[in-house]
Amino acid sequence: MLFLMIKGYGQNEDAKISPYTLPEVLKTLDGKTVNKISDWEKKRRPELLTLFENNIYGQMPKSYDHISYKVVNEAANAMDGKAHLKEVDIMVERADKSVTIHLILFTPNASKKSSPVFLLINNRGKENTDPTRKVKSEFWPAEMVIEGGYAIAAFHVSDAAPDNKETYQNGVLQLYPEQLTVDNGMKAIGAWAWAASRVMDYFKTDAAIDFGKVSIVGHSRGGKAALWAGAQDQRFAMVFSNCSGNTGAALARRQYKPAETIKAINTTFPHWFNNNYKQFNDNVNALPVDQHMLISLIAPRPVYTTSATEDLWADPVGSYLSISEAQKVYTLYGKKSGLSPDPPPANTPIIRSISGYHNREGIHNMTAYDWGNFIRFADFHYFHH
Ligand code: GTR
Repeated sequence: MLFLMIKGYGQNEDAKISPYTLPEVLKTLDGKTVNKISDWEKKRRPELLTLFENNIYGQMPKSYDHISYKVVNEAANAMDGKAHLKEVDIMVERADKSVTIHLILFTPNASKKSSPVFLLINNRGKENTDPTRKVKSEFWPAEMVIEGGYAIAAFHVSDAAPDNKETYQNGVLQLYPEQLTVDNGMKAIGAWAWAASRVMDYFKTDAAIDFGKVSIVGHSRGGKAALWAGAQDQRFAMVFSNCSGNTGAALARRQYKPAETIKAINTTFPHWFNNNYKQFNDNVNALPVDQHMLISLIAPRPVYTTSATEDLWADPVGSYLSISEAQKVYTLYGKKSGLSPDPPPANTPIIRSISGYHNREGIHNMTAYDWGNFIRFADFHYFHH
């Protein structure tokens, strides 16, 4: 028991972590300290976005020629009458090429007006988001979310960029082939985040969606994409990043031994981040950013990250420290989180805070426990303020 507690909860190997210094989120490249919202928004925030584009996630192309939405399947009385199902093909065209993102959306029939929504970037099997509901999965617990008064939506990453180092170009990148020729070009994770923004474009046109209350959700590699989408596209009202680990919520400079490193992620998944990121494989301290800055880009909007006690590969402590470091930017906006310097014990969610967090007992996964807390956090921010 004691052994398990040390292993799972305490991450006591922390003693072995070499001291590290994080780059300062509120200091501009020319050395000026930011202490006003206007300086943050006009100067430092754009500067950080560019640093993340150039060094990690790649450019985020914004222009296209045309976007269209086609409802390809609809059931007004899905889930025993509790929800309205719509499957929408979102087709984006540019220079004679097109990409189609298939959206699955359930909205609650109990709601007379438009509903807030959770949008999942689905990086697992498509059966997890079964529109027929024959297969039900905790990874996307649609019934539970509908019951909670929210709409729930998902698209699959493969529509935007196959999660494969040989074929990731066969999607969004066909619209933007020039991205493949530059070292700061978009790759798969950027393409997934881009697709999430196109779903936002669709939501804007759907009266069943409360457009000011769209939450983006992702797990692991999808959680990395959710943070990048939320950092980029300020139309997302809230971000949920589940067990996102390295190049997600976890601090890179902590270099916690059992956890994934930049070198490991770039070696196994060379198609996720841009070419420039590979320069930091053995030189993390040369990176001009760290992941607390990515979380800061979400400010002043609420953000919730999670870890799992057995998921040391994703560095639970490092994932907590980045949200607590990001508080400096939330504080600029007068938003207090009250996060303590140390992470909370397992299964002790932080809900009534601008930055939420929990460390679920168990393995690398996204479960009904995680979603239950996402709903509570969204309830708190959308309805109890
Ligand atoms: C792992 C990878 C992690 C994480 C995870 C997942 O293999 O090293 O960064 O993304 O996959 O997506 O489940």
